[in-house]
Amino acid sequence: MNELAADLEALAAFGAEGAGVSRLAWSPALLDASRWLLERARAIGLQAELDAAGNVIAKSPGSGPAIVVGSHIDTVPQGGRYDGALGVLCGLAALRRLAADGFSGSRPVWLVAFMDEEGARFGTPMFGSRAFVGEDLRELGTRRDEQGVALAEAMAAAGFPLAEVSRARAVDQVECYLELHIEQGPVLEARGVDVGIVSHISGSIDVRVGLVGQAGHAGTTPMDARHDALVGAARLIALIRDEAAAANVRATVGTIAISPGASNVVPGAAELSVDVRASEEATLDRFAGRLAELTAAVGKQEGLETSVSETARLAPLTLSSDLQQLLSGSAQEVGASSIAMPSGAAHDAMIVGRHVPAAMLFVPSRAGVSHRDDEYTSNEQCALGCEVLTRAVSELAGGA
Ligand code: HGY
Ligand code: MN
Ligand code: MN
Repeated sequence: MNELAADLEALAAFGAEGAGVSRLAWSPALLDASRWLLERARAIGLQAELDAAGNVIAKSPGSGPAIVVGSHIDTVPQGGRYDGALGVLCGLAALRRLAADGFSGSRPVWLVAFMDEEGARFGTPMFGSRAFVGEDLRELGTRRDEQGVALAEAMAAAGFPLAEVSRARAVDQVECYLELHIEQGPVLEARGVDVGIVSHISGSIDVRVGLVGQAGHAGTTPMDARHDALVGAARLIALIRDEAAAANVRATVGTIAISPGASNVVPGAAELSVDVRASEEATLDRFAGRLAELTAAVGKQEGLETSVSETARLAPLTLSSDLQQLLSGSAQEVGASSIAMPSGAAHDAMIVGRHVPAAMLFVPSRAGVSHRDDEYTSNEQCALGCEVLTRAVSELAGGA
């Protein structure tokens, strides 16, 4: 087993759940994994610390603005071993190669594992990269997880006061950003191509829809006298699916909270999460408008109070053409076939890439599967992608 494969295996032990992993933001599993990563980075001579946002930052020596390579090691619940983790560990492998050459390049290279890329616990995607670029995140402190714990409380318990998160801003010291990631879709495998060079990343909005009716006795409330919030939710979910298909967007209701939540009580209230993706921001805005209309219509039909609020927005991003060219040249040099392709999934590169040139490299995902415990990319595919990344990092650092 090569060192990258061994690192992937070791990292997958943190938060292991069956074949997959659960490492949610600020959880003990994620913090233990972050400390393990710090040790791996220090072992090759990097200066490695957690910043004020809980990002792992490991720096090689050198002067001038940094070449940053990274991704994330948090996961969705019961997620796979490769989403995010592979990019971080390939960054580590690239730095290991530079270390073996005595960091002969003149530029510093930083490895970063961003905190809470997924946003799965508090609805706060890209928390770490947003802090890294200096966004004001303090108003997110009141967001609560399913257990009712507030983000600020979870951070404080881990030793990271939210009031100090602005200290994580470091983008001013950065020259550019590279991120390797699994494709999470079927294109590379279907076309038999080794790596994808990402041209554009789709944007997303997260919307909370609230439906409030009236709870009641399941045995005595007549069927024609109900204001059942879950029936409204069911109607709305089907409408969202149909509308998304017609509007060329991807829309997903991923969570529903019902109250009171008992088998013998008519549901009085329901809250749904709606994740909407599209390559153009105007399409997202149009869909948000339609979602508000559909919600109001269902509310009227079922006799429910409704509310619709946007809780997160990630703007689409076109990646640096210079860096795309660099990656394409690196692929050629190591004998990897490549194509340009868009990303339907969101990445930290969308945040960092608004401030400095950024690029992304995809490796194939078996059957296009991701956000699932059977996510898989072979060791050979990982190693080849890693070679391309290493070559590009080394060139940018001045050591190639
Ligand atoms: O949800 C996403 O697109 C990413 O996997 N965080
Ligand atoms: Mn993901
Ligand atoms: Mn990811």
